[in-house]
Amino acid sequence: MAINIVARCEFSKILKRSMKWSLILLLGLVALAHVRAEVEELDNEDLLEELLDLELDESEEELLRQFEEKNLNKDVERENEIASKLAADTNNILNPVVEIDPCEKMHCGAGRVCHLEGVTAKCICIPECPDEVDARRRVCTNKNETWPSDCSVYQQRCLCDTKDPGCLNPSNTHLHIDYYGECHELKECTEEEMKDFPRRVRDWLFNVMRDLAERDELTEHYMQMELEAETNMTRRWANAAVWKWCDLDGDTDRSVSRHELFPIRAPLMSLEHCIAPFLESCDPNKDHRITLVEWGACLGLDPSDLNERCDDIQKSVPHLLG
Ligand SMILES: [Ca+2]
Ligand SMILES: [Ca+2]
Repeated sequence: MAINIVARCEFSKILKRSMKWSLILLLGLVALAHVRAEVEELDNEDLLEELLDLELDESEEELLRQFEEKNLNKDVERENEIASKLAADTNNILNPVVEIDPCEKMHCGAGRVCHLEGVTAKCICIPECPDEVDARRRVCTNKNETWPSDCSVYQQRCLCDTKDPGCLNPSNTHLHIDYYGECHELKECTEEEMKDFPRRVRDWLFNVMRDLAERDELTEHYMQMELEAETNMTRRWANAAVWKWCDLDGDTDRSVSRHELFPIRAPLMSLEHCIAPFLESCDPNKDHRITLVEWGACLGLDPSDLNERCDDIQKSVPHLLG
């Protein structure tokens, strides 16, 4: 019985040792298979020594964990790599790289168009203006010459600015539109007509403002001023005058320059022969700038009725409005 127990114990020891060896060999094989590719980096010799060292009984588990950890790290690394690749691919699908047209944000000004030279956006003179057959598209320049369209005037100015052979006369760098329509002898504005003209302009301004309000083309601020003009007769002309003056003052320097008068002067010249002398009368001190007081005075309005209520003031300095 005792012999049997001793024998069983011996057998158990042998089995245990045999299993240990098998485990170590198995671990070694697994480890070798995994680390083959990176054998130089993983200090393979140390690992083999550890595996073959019988004194490492207690550290078998630790060794196993080390291998696991190495493999785990490798797996995590690989998973991360796959995940980031997948994420990049998905991102490309969801947010494809959009080719941004460099011309999209380019403002070239009248008579010029944006042109791509390779990847560089450049403003060039418009190569061709649309063929205009409608006589109403013709324009009269400051040189009293009729041109087929505003486009052709701006194109010509650009060609002269850039010293292009298409420039017909170097002085055309100063070419601009005086009024829309063919050049013609402008009828003289009689004193009688001129006397009545401010009232006509007042009416016209209010009607334009009302039209824009009906078409919902005014800002909220000017909508309010229009509503006030509709319901309050004393505000009617003043509000329309202030609105137009603010509207003309494109650079918001609180004065309307000759250039800024263009939007009302050029289209009306052919229709209203008094508009040019009228606008002249709006700048009595001849400094080429029309202040709100000058504007009001030439429209026959009381300066005390005119508040500088431009929309941009309301937006930036609300406390000035009162
Ligand atoms: Ca201005
Ligand atoms: Ca002035």
